[in-house]
Amino acid sequence: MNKLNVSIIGVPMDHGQMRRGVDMGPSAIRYAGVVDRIENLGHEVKDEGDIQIRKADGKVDENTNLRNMDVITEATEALGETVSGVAKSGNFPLVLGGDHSIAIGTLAGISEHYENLGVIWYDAHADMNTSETSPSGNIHGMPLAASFGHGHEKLTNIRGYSPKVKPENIVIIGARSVDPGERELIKERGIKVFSMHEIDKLGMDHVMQESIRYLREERKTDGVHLSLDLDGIDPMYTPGVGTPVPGGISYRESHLAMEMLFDAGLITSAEFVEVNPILDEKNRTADVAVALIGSLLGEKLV
Ligand code: EXY
Ligand code: MN
Ligand code: MN
Ligand code: MN
Repeated sequence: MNKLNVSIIGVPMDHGQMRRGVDMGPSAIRYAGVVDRIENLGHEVKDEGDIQIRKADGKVDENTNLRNMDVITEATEALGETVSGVAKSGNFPLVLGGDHSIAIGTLAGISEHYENLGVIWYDAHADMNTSETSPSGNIHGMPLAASFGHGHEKLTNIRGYSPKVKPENIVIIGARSVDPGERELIKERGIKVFSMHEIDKLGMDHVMQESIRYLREERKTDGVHLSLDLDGIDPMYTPGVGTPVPGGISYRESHLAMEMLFDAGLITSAEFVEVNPILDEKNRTADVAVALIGSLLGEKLV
């Protein structure tokens, strides 16, 4: 197995949505033993610490319909710079959230190192709203759209370039709560989606084989970022998330997905987001995050 140098970056961000506590996600995941788990697989781990996040007033700007826009653009700029430095050094960036708005910064830092980046978005939601379509003004519902260049310029242009990823290089897995504007955008931009319907019907083995084939052979990506929102998994396994949606991906299906990604050697960076220890039961959601990180980085049952 290839030994990786994994750089952990914590992002204690909770301004992309309205429930406090998700800023403690990075601590909860560290407490659940992420460093040991990765080191036990023979990889090197460097904990780069946390990105500084300012306080925010929680208001939706009446001109932009974006909540906490300035604080989030500032934080995602800072995250992008750190992630870019990690990627440049050849280390594997592993970002721990924090709410999903941080993906705007992660992708800003990653994509400049790839010509044709692919993204796997493992989530109950499509995260493809804009200031026009968002029902909430919450930026954690917008990072995927922003990353393919759709939405408010302040969000699409982090690190001074756009887009970070082509829509046709995106695969969404686990979707089951999609807003009307997002549904239109999925069709219009030709984004590949394996919703819960396809996972139920085809099985996770097929879904992952097809996702890997699509990104590698059809799209010819030169790197693939995994953005894993813990709410993609069924809330019976991951209760500590701010926007739980029933009928999700199972614990074992999620492990299978991570194991198949490891075996394919496809993933070049990852983030695990939306762990909210205040809403959790005995840190179960952080434990699942750590277990999935283990499978993604090569842990085997036997
Ligand atoms: N679609 C809803 C919104 O835009 O407000 C809910 C978004 C939840 C996003 C979570 C993190 O994946
Ligand atoms: Mn999300
Ligand atoms: Mn690029
Ligand atoms: Mn979600």
